[in-house]
Amino acid sequence: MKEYPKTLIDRLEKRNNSQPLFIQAVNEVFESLEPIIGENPDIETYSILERISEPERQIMFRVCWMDDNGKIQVNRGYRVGFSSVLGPYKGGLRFHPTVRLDVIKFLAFEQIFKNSLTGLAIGGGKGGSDFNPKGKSDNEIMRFCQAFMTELYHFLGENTDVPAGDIGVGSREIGYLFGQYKRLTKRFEQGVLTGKQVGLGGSLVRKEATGFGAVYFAEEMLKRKKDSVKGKTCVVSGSGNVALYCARKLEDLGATVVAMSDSSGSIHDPNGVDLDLVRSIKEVDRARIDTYAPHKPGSKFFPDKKVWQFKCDLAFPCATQNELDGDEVKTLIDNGCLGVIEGANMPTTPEAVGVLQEKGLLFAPGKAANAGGVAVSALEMQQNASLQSWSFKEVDSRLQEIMAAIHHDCVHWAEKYRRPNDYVFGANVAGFLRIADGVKAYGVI
Ligand code: NDP
Ligand code: 2IT
Repeated sequence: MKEYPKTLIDRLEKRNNSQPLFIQAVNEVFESLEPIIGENPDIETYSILERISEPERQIMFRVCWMDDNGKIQVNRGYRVGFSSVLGPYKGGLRFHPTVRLDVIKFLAFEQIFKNSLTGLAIGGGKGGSDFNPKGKSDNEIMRFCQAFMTELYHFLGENTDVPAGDIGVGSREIGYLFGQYKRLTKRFEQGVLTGKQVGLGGSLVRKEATGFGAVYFAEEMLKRKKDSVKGKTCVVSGSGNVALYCARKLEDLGATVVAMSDSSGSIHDPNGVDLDLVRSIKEVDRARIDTYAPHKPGSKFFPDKKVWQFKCDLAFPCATQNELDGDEVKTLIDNGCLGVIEGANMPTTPEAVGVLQEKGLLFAPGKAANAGGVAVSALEMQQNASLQSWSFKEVDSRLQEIMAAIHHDCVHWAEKYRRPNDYVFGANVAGFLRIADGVKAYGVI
């Protein structure tokens, strides 16, 4: 690595020494930027890398709430506003027991570049809590969301910071959060949260957007190779929001999804996973995926196993960070896999990305491939601001255009620097340049 980014990474490591995920995310971006740093001395002169790798603000707060047994529970809440160069902080909230500042910072950092790639006026942020929604009653979820928003609402606003969902946060949680925001502020400020249910100002297609968008991106990549998703055998990790609608779009386009998973293990269904059944188990009953196999002859549940062991043409990691490692990628390649498209944020380890690139497989990084979710969130903000609600077809066609434009930008920069198949490079450079221009334009702020 060049001296300037390397010195910076060393400094970041010292100042954030218990944040390996954040350092992993920054490293990947800085590595990609090397060729353009040499050609653009302004990047160093204006301390652009220093400024984009230090969050503008980081809020941490205590969340006290009472469980159904009358016991007081204490969790920690976070909201990192990483960059408002391109617009209000925008990014989801994650409720999961593994959440810590490191997780939120890496996600917020990734979000800056992803949001820039959409071409829309949204900055980068992320938040969440170490609250574990599993096994909680609906009333407990509501009380937690109300307590969380009671601490966070001071910092939000449709022009300041606009949260949405992520792991453990869907339209139910957004409804409770929005309700509490409205109660506290006495304002019906619709654009302060996205991912709302449709009747409360939510956008059609927001629920499907991340998964659909990842498949639209995959289709663009394959089109470039004179190929398509149609007829492909696919594995999708996870069975939450992103995984479910990724699988749904794959099926719509004529692919077969043979395996899905959750944190308890994987199901393999060689004739094609029954997505209505998965949806009813995971989205409606909030149960475990092992209950799938007894309903579906010919399918099998593999406890504690990941989907990467199954033969496929395309793999879509849609669960969580670092869920696909170097050995697992080698297994995918040995089984004839053609490409990996990231629906989740940073699901592929750096070692695994190296293997994929060395072997010449297609690889779509999450900040490009999963940008459809936040893009439709921005469309939801547009609809709220103009008191409109667009049809499913309208939003879906805008989503397709946005994903095609992101793909185009990635390819443009990758080809310009003679790395025609390097989507990591293309995505990082395309996302960065727009932000760098903004940082410079504002002066020293
Ligand atoms: P959900 O909560 O709806 O689903 C998460 C899925 O991943 C579940 O199947 C869950 O299994 C599994 N999972 C979560 N954490 C772990 C873990 N530590 N180990 C193994 N499995 C795990 O979340 P989403 O679908 O919304 O998010 C999935 C990924 O996509 C995340 O990386 C998120 O950041 C990213 N993303 C989400 C967007 C959105 O709009 N929602 C937009 C862009 C990216 P179980 O049910 O057992 O917990
Ligand atoms: O990682 C992501 O892009 C999200 N969780 C969605 C963010 C949003 O604001 O819709």
